[in-house]
Amino acid sequence: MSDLFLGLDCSTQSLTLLITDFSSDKIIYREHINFDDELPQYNTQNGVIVLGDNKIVHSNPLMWVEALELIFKKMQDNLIPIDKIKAISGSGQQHGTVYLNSKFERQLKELDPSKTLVSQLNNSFSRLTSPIWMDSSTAKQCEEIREKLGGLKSAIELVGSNIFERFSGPQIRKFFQENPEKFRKTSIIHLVSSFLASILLGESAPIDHGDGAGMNLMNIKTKQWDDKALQATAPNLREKLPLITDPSSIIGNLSPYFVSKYGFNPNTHLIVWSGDNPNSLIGIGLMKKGKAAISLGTSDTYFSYLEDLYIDLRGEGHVFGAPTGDYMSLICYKNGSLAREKIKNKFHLNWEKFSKILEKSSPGNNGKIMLPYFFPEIVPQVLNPRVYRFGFDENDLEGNVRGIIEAQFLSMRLHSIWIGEKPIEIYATGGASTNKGVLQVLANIFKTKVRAFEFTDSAALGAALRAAKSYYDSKNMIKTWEEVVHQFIDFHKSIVFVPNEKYFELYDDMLELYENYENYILNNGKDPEQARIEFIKKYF
Ligand code: XUL
Repeated sequence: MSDLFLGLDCSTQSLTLLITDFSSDKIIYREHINFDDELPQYNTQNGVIVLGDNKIVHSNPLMWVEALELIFKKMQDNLIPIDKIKAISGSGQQHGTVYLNSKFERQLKELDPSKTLVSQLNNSFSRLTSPIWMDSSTAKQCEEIREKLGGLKSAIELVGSNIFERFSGPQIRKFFQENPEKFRKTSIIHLVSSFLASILLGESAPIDHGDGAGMNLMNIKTKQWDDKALQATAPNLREKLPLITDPSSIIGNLSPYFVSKYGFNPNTHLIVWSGDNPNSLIGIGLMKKGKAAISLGTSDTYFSYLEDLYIDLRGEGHVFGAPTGDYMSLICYKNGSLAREKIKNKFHLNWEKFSKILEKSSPGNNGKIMLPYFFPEIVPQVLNPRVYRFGFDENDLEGNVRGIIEAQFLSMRLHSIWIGEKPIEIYATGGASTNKGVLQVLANIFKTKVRAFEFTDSAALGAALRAAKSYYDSKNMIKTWEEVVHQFIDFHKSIVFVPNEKYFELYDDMLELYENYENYILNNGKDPEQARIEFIKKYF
């Protein structure tokens, strides 16, 4: 008898489906739909539509719906035993909002399996496209909400994050201000996660504590919608929001549309969906104090499991509810792989050569310091991008290769100090996590063991594992999170990078220097040139 659990992940560029089999401890099926390639009619580039001055970034929610149907069809064509799937959960890119009118709920109840979802749902939207996490057009609304909540500190204490451009609350406020009539006609506002969960459920699905925390509307302590935050955002907002619930909730059974069309079992349980970062926490296996992960992707993220609630009063990092019922921290950088690529391409390197140069160059970069803001940065906030180099220029090959990597990890160490629980081990995932030179620098700068995994699809895997955990708990076949996760994550196959004690003091000093340079450039601080010269004298 197979025990199959299905996880979906609707990310910025693609939809992923993954099935785990708990009777053989194997992932038995994976499928991806790339939006640009397989749904070209939505005219996306990397899954998004960029409007106006590059600050407005949207996607069409019908594209996600069509991808869902396409991926189920592929699963059916591949003769997967769909009727053996016991439970489903999912993951969505965080923060993006979907605006629906009063037809939505009615349509969901009347779905006809002989027709497509898109043809039946295309009249259900009060706003045709959805602003997503890459949108940075709401600076004005952020300012207004922050002020209404009593300023930076009280806003962060209330919702667990600064009021951010990409978060849902400021996006909702902007829609209310610019399109009051369409806002009035909006019956319900979903996140990407709860929108897709609603389609599977056949009625509006709740939002979980993980994704809810990315809206600037949830009280981080009570984990409920907060009246003050709702009022600061838009009128009558509570009645337009779904319920908010625990990340382990079983929200019902799969809608008859999918049972009849694809052959699912009518008793297939649906577990509330969550955001991609909370799901990845499980898909990577971070359920213990002292475990953090760095995902080196389009944007770089640093996230960790938290046993207790910590908040960043500087307003750079976020706290979300974790699927375990605890908390997680997240710091998101825009200058990730695209910034590394700028240097790689300038010197016509491939990643192998890049890594070799990094390994050959000296830790501390002979005192050369870079502030790598190739693009506007979230942490620290930099709205007008510019790259700063101290002690070298843009033609210095080794200086630039080491400069960008040391800058990225010094910045991560510096801006994660607010998290009270220090990492004792860091898991590295994402594209650049196969680059040995990069990971050794990471271990040395953080003075921590780094473990690199061949993780792919951690958000979809996390969703499938969450589905399994809730299902077994509901049947009184209780499994711990460790039991659920360790069956599917191969710790033996990971490569470990041990920090080199020889560089501990050097990087402590360099961290201070780096912080002084950030202050010098971003906060009109004192020029740290003299300290840089002393650093060179001490180490080189
Ligand atoms: C997190 C964030 C992104 C999105 C897209 O705050 O904005 O990681 O979740 O993946």
